[in-house]
Amino acid sequence: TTVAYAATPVEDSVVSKEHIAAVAAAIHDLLDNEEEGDLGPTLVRLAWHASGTYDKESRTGGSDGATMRFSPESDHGANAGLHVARNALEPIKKLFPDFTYADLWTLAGAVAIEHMGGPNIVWRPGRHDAKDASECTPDGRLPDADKGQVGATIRHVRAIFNRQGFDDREMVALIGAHALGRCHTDRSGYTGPWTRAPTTFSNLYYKELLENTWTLKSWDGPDQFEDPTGDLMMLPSDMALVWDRDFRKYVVEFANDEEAFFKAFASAFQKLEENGVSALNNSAASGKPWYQFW
Ligand code: CCH
Repeated sequence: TTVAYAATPVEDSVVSKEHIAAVAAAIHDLLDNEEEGDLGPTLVRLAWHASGTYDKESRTGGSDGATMRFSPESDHGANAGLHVARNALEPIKKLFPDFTYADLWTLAGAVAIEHMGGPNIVWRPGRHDAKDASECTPDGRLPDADKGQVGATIRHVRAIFNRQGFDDREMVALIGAHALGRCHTDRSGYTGPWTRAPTTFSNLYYKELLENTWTLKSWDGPDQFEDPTGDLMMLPSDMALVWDRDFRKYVVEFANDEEAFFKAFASAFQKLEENGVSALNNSAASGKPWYQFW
């Protein structure tokens, strides 16, 4: 069941500009000091999965509430492995107990993107934390990587992002985050990175999609595509972006124009993180943006 929640105003004194700056700096430090170098992409995926449950019709889901802390949402297949990102942020939550999980996870996504060389994402505080699992969204709101057939996979990707209020160009921009990180067999069942620079935010994902040669990988795992070296991968849902003529034109645009990609991504990611958030605190965000604080 999903329950719509009432807007709760946030005191400016609780989430001041200085407060946001301190939390953002702590996230930055966490990423600087992390050994493996792969926490950044996983933080971006946490912010996306916390937010991408939004349904514009019922106005349920979205980042408000941070309901992925609770079962059953934490156990949804799409969220496998995201405990790594949630646990990594726990020490920061302990340092700043007044900062909600919902604000922390979304700010972490924005800071991680900036940390990896991506655009500055406008981020505003004001999200509340749900008290229990009653606000959890039903399973199936996040995209599956494969619907078994080309047309069905294309329709699925479009439907999932339309439900959140995104158009074709916005969804192609958002999925460009697959320049980052990789698939883990113990999380999604898929394996490998999309690009050779998985900790740098760039438009390489689109270039790989267009310029590399993609064939079905023969292995025991789920259907995925590989390049001739076998090092890089694409999900069937990634291939949908070149299979579909309307998606493909934005893949071409972003492969040729990284600045246009950064701009489109920044505005779509802000929208993603703010979908369904009813009490955004504009006053705390006015003045200098958070990313100019340190
Ligand atoms: Fe994604 N993504 N994603 N994705 N994703 C996976 C990993 C990342 C889909 C499926 C997968 C977006 C859209 C989609 C990231 C950001 C975004 C994985 C592997 C699968 C499967 C998970 C694993 O095994 O660890 C599908 C399907 C769609 C849409 O159709 C969007 C939108 C974003 C962000 C804006 C990032 C980053 C990763 C890497 C995570 C990591 O831990 O390295």
